[in-house]
Amino acid sequence: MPAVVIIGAQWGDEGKGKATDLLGSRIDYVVKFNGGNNAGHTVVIGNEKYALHLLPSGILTDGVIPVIANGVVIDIQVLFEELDALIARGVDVSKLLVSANAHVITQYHRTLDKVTERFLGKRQIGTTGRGIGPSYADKINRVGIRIQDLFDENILRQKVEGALHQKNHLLVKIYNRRAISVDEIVEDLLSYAERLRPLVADTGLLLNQALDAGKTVLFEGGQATMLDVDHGTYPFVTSSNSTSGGAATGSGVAPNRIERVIGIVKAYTTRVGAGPFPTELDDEWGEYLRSQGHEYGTTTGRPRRTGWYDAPIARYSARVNGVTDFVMTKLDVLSGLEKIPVCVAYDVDGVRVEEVPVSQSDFHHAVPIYEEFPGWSEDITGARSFEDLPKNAQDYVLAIEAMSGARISAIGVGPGRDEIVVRH
Ligand code: 2SA
Ligand code: GDP
Ligand code: MG
Repeated sequence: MPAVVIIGAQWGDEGKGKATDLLGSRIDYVVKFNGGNNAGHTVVIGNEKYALHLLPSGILTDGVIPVIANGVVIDIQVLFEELDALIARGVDVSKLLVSANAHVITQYHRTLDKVTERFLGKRQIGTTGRGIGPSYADKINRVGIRIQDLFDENILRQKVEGALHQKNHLLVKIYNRRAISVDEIVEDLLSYAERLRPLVADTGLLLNQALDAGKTVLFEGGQATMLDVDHGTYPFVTSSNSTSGGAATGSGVAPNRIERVIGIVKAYTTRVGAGPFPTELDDEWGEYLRSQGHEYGTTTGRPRRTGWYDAPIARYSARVNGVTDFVMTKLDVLSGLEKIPVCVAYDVDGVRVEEVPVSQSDFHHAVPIYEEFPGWSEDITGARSFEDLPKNAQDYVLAIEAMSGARISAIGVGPGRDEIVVRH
């Protein structure tokens, strides 16, 4: 199992942290390749609950080398806060590696994220406000600051000057905010340089060498397929490639080294932030899923939007990511429902559509066509084999598998690390 990718197959928060952690003991490296501290992975180990944002969740597994690769945007203050919090809880974080090519998030990125959202008014994306979009925009505009720039003050100063040139104009003239000084940013970034230095590496080279030596590398995707800047519900997306292709560009490991792509799907669907969501429930069933599933953002605490399972989205994810197998999480949340609707296709202006429509306008008013499956009333959190599940739960999983384009190889039945059914 040399290189494996885990990605969210819906709109995020499928429980990737748990799946990553599950594989952790067979893994040598866990790599975060996209996004930043907008992510929120909750991992429950015994009685301990960990919420990770910027750090890959593999950091919780002994012996694993966690890597923040070049495709990530790093808020360095958050990085050290998160590390310190783990150190205080006795977690060994000494193996962490950070790519010299990763970009940084600074104060002006956070400010721009917030003011841009405010300016958009009703059209706002509902970002996490962490400065993700503005940092990636700078990278694409070639005015970004990279981790390696922190070790050369002259270069750093020139780059910050370049980056602030237009931004101050925007902040002052358009958004009516104060100008940000070059010194303030440079000083702030330099204050982290010494602590950062020993972590910084040519992570692309190290990961390739590790694969050459027969090690196993797990790529942990942040956000999810439908939030991918190319393949998601643009513009209601994050600013990185959160699909499996992003693992290659975001790490420097070539696509032909990736052998397995695990898509994580919830047994229903959630989304945070704005944008289309055909199976969204605005009624008491939506509230039921939110309260039973504890569907609140790990990073911002926002209530997540909730709805039934959407099979065309799973099929789309299987296609875009090359999913070899799915892990389905939170099946336990559906226990107690008499009937469980699953979206099998959409009605778009009177026409039955089997796949996710390429036109955003069509997707915005796609009406789900549901098939109903009988529910089960048993508590399934103790199930450890497929046969332990009630017949109707088994049938629900098998029906979804047949519609979703890849095998469902494991099923989450509770938040705990061991609350999982692995199918053989
Ligand atoms: P951003 O901040 O620029 O990446 O926001 C752009 C869109 O991406 C969505 N997004 C997310 N969706 C689900 N989960 C995310 N992480 C946190 C979590 C979210 C939280 O795990 O719970 O705590 O609120 C995440 N990060 C970004 C975001 O909602 C926008 O739609
Ligand atoms: P991520 O962003 O994909 O890592 O997911 P989050 O951590 O944001 O949200 C998933 C939540 O579901 C976390 O609170 C997990 O502890 C929880 N979770 C994961 N798997 C299961 C499961 O099978 N059952 C239940 N009830 N909760 C789960
Ligand atoms: Mg999350």
